[in-house]
Amino acid sequence: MATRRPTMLLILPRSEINGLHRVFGHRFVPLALMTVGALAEREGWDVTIVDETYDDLPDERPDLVGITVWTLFATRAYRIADAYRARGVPVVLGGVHASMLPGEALRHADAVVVGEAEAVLAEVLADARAGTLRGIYRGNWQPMEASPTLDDMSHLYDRFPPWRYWPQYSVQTTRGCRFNCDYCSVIRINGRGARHHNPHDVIAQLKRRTERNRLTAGLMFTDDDFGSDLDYTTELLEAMVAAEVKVAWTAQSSIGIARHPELLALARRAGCSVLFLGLESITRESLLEANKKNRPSEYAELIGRIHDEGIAVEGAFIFGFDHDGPSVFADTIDFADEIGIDLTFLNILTPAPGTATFARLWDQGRIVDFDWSHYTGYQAVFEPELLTRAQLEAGLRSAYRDFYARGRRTRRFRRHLRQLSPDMAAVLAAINWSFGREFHDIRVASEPTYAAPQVELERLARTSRADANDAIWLAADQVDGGAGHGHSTPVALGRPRAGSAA
Ligand code: B12
Ligand code: SF4
Repeated sequence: MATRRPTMLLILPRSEINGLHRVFGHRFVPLALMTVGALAEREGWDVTIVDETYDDLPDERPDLVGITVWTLFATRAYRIADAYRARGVPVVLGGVHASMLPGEALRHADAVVVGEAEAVLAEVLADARAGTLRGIYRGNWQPMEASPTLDDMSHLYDRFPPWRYWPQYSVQTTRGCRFNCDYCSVIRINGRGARHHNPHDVIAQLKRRTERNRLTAGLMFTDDDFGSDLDYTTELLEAMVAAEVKVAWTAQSSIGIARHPELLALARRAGCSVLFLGLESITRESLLEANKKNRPSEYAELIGRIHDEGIAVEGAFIFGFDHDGPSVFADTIDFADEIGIDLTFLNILTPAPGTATFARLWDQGRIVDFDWSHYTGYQAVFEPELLTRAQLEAGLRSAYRDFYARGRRTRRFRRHLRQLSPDMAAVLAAINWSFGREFHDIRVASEPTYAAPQVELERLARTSRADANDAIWLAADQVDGGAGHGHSTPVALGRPRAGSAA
């Protein structure tokens, strides 16, 4: 008699706010769960992936539930976890928030994967089958070869309706980042440095998938800094051009990529349509405060070079640095429009758990809200220096309305018609409209629904003060005294780059 394959339900909890994930061009298939799902399939499990933004949780009772936990939907993740455990279904939590606060996560789960799933998921699943799940599992950083590839995940992508998501799929060629921005979680969860997939394998798989599915409209490289390792990026893009992969793609990068005109030209030939740049502030003092090396005086010229290649720019800015006064909102929007930013994504500085910004503001006694569902990037959870919290929140709203006001959008569209292809101008107009609609009224849940336990916050403060490469391991040690499962030697991460322009 054939034995039944065990079943795992993987959940991306819904965030109970509107925001970036609902803007046209920013609706991604959940890559973390595709990755965990492909790893579970290797171990003989059947997986179902639910993106709760769109779909309800199924009635069937799985053998195991896995939930990805980011800070802004941690409280929702915990509610779901508690409900499944009440039905006798074991739960494993993972992802950036669970990695920074494993003690808090473990109050709602049978197991928590700190770090990346690749190193430890097989052990977690074996323990789940044996009914012996034991707390913290350390998912030390592995070479990228350990991660499922696009080929491994292709059938999982096919289960998501393509009309719902754009970009239609995401590819992560690289994990980690060489920079060390104070507010960023990425270097804490993936480490400082860079690990790459073999560029020729990535492109061969991309070619197969684009040809099989005729998906030519949307690919996102989710790497956190597409331009951080110029040799790697060049090799990847040359392979893409040589293979004639027909797909329009976007990527996130530090603005430093624009110092390399030949790389920009190559990116364009390979199909790059939009670069998402973390510009963060128009004031050098604010950038230095966040350990960010950008120089606003260069923005106009560097963005001009990107435009010269026919590539559009989505520029992200943060409000609430200690040097930001009441004029920062209007000044930033005027500046962004003047230098020709095509799309903007605006945020309030948020002390993400485990980051240096969290440590600094905690040590200064300035964090006033520990309800994680308010860590949306649209709410002020700390006391700013030159503004009130109310001014900061109102300023974000006015800045969004200003940048996406009809008059500015029309002028931008006319410029796009002159600078870019009509197709590209139409796509940018649609994204501008979608941003304007989504952020015209930012809906956030401001009532308190949760307060993180004090003991976990004190552990978190220690985690946040640690160097980027040590943070999550210290987080795990504080919960289990170093007795957790998993490999003990993280992979070499390469040399962090000091002092260069991010
Ligand atoms: C692509 C992306 C998006 C996409 C959507 C992605 C999606 N639906 O999956 C978009 C553009 C919509 C987006 C939006 C936002 N994002 Co975002 N995003 C990313 C990005 C760049 C990549 C995510 C990804 O796919 N990673 C690849 C996977 C494979 O890595 P992973 O998630 O770490 O998963 C591994 C482990 O964590 C672990 N794991 C993860 N989940 C689970 C679950 C189980 C059961 C197990 C066992 C293991 C496990 O194993 C995985 C494999 O190793 C990350 C940065 C990053 N490098 O992760 C930021 C990041 C996740 N985003 C972040 C933020 C803040 C946001 C926004 C709040 C921004 C805003 N103000 O609007 C919104 C929130 C949207 C929402 N409401 O859902 C922060 C989260 C910080 C935090 N502490 O929570 C990050 C880390 C960026 C940063 N600079 O700090 N984002
Ligand atoms: S450049 Fe800064 S914000 Fe971007 S991923 Fe690297 S450390 Fe994080």
